[in-house]
Amino acid sequence: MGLRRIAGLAGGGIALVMLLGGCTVDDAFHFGWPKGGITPQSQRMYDLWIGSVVAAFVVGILVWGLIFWCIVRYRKKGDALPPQTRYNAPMEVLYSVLPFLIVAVLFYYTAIAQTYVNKIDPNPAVTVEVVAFKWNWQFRYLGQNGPDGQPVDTIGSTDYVPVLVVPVGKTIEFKQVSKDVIHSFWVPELLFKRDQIPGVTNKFQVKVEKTGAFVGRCAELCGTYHSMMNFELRAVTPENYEKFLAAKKAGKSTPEALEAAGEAPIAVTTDPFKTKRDARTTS
Ligand SMILES: [Cu+2]
Repeated sequence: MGLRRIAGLAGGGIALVMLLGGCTVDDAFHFGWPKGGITPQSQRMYDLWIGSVVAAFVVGILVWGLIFWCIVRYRKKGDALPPQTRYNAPMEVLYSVLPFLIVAVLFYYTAIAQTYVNKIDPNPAVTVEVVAFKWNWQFRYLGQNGPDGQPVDTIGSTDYVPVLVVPVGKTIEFKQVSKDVIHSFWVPELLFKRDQIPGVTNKFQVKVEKTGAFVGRCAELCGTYHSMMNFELRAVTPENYEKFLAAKKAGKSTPEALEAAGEAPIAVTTDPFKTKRDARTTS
């Protein structure tokens, strides 16, 4: 089989995998991650991901190349053994040291990106307490009290997808708690998720750079309606955020407050699910 034929088969195989996986050419170049994300934190993780994939490809192509070269070059031509090169010290040193160097470089860049993503500013502009429960979310805007003296909040229900409103360009802290079992806060566009564990307060900070609506999900299997535990992250301008907060503090509901801020009143990225709690027959 000629080299051209092998290359053709390999190319066809890759194209088939992409086609059957429903990928576009554009998707393929992100190697399984959404484009850059919407925060500087996600951009760092995205760059790390792309760098790691490229490094893996370089190693992969080298290894595949050597394998195929051996297959072709040393295919059986007679009964004589090909030259044996055991105990080749330089070669053994090379293949011991090289993987160590690759791991060290990957470790270095991972540690840098991780430190950046986990960095906590002691004075975030906005702090939202994210309360997870079976099977929905509550978002409490700490330090922003309503008429009852409690932080204003939004709470999801079977027929209401909770909208988490944040301003762009500001440091936002999410304080994560759970009422019952382990859940996980995940907005795919943040390229990040973190568990919400009963009895533990996790936190992380982001700076959203792009206005828009982004779907959020629970990413830890938490029971029957886990798959329906969706929310929406709504990134708005700081002016609209202030209008939203002012309306909430005046006792308005979240859809009313969003409308007062000139925003779509309900979630636009996902819909409430039919829980079929009253279904009596299997469907
Ligand atoms: Cu959950």
